[in-house]
Amino acid sequence: MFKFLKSGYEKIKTALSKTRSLLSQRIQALFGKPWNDETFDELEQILFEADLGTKCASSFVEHLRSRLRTKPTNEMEEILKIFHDYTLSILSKRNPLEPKTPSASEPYVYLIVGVNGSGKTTSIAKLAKRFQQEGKKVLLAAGDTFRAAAIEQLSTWADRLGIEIVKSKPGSDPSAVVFDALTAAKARGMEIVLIDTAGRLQNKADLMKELEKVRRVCSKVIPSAPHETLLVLDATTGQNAIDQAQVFHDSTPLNGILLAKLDGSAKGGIVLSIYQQLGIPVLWVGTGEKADDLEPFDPVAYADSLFSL
Ligand SMILES: Nc1nc2c(ncn2[C@@H]2O[C@H](COP(=O)(O)OP(=O)(O)O)[C@@H](O)[C@H]2O)c(=O)[nH]1
Ligand SMILES: [Mg+2]
Repeated sequence: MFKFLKSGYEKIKTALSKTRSLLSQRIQALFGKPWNDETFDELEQILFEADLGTKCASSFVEHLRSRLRTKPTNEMEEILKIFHDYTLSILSKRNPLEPKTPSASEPYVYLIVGVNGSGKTTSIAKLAKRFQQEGKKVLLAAGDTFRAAAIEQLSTWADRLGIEIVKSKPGSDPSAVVFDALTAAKARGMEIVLIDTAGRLQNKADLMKELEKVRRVCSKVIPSAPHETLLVLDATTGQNAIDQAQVFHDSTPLNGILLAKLDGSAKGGIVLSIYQQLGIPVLWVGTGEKADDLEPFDPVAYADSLFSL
């Protein structure tokens, strides 16, 4: 167990290494200078570039200013500790929408949403593998019927992982696939269903209508479903991810965020921005393209990665 936890911690740290080197090198360069308006401005700019967002970056600087007023220091370690603790305090302020509980013997249904290319299908495969390793019976629903490639991609993962999938022809009604998948899951005694969806944000109204219909069909088959709706965001898109999240958040109840592609990003500060601007918890992070590259989000690993010597 300990080994497993440690490897998750290390994977999050490795995924954040680009963000960390950007932050720590540039923050280090500020030392030796006196703390004045100019250095505080520079610091705010550095945090902003790591994608903490304007509001969050300035709240970090404000916090540091007030701490230095009461207890002046120019020790790098102490300053990083102040940021580290402030990070944890932001990450503890979450306003989660608790998942619903299925009644006994009914499968637990995840609805996975997000724009095209954010990492939905890959993340579904990763979640499926994890649940499968926990000994659960998992079924995938190929609800992105818009693109033939999306159905094939999920099928390939299902074959590779030896996991059941319910799919239909490209262009078919996603709600029909979801209806069939949930019905099959109930009949076959499945414990987890993961629903893939299309994500054409250029047509916002249609997308939200489609998601609404999928939700309705879920609850027709299993009244408490979907139990959990996860929004997949691409960490490399930075502040744009916040705008996307807002669009989904406004029309679909979201239980949490799965932040994919943290490994490719120097913008890992986006996590803080998500908490401060949206209050939606980040529950999972993607740390690579392989099926094992998914970790439950760990605030301590995150704070250690960004702000420690
Ligand atoms: N490096 C990296 N790539 C990822 C991650 N998650 C997904 N991808 C890649 O992002 C691309 C789009 O993913 P996909 O699952 O097809 O996105 P979808 O359109 O939302 O279903 C693919 O090339 C994936 O391999 C991740 O955590 N890290
Ligand atoms: Mg997809």
